[in-house]
Amino acid sequence: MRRIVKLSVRSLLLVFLISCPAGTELSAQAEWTVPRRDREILVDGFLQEWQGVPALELAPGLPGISSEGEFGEGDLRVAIQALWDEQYLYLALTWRDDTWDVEEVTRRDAVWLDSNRKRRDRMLLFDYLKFHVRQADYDYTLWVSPYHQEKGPFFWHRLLEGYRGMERAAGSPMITARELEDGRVTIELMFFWKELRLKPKEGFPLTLTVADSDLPGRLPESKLGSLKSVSWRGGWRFSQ
Ligand SMILES: [Ca+2]
Ligand SMILES: [Ca+2]
Repeated sequence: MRRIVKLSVRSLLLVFLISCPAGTELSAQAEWTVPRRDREILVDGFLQEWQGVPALELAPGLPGISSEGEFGEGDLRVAIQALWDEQYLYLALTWRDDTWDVEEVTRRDAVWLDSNRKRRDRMLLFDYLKFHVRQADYDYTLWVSPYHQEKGPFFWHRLLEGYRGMERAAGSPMITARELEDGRVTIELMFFWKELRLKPKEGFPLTLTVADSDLPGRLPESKLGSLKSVSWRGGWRFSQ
């Protein structure tokens, strides 16, 4: 049975709906309306309670998804689901990658200077997801890695606020990950709105980027020619 995802669509907005084999409706649109939580969410990395929640799918070549670099068949596919309530924002990730390259990059080491002295995000040299909210006087970034062979999920985050972009202390989201027998990685995250200093009623612009490296253990320089990533950029709204 096809479930129609209810979207608050602005004029001239293109909406794409695709069905995945499991029957969950997946969508990639420039505006994403997050449903209010109607079930218990246990942040344990198992996603059975997320069944039926619409998901945004990030993979090269999908409508509404931009990509950089040369992707091969079956390289990367990440489905992201979200729910909210008055206190928390919940995310569920189902991450498929044919070659995991999971390393911890601490915030201190997050910037890497290449041989031309160009500043680069070191996380882009590995498998990493970036969750980024940026609007006037507000900038929140979270980088989170998958979990593979008991490594990960690694993450760091940063909240900048105000005209000068002063850093604010913010409590970390709760993050739990699992590696499934079929090779997929599932991750659940729970953010406290109060720590994010965001109000769900207002909605906000969001960018999601997933970097894919298939060269575990290699030096950064040797990875530069094969960097690849997919991104989605749009507005997040929260159904009342
Ligand atoms: Ca769960
Ligand atoms: Ca990879």
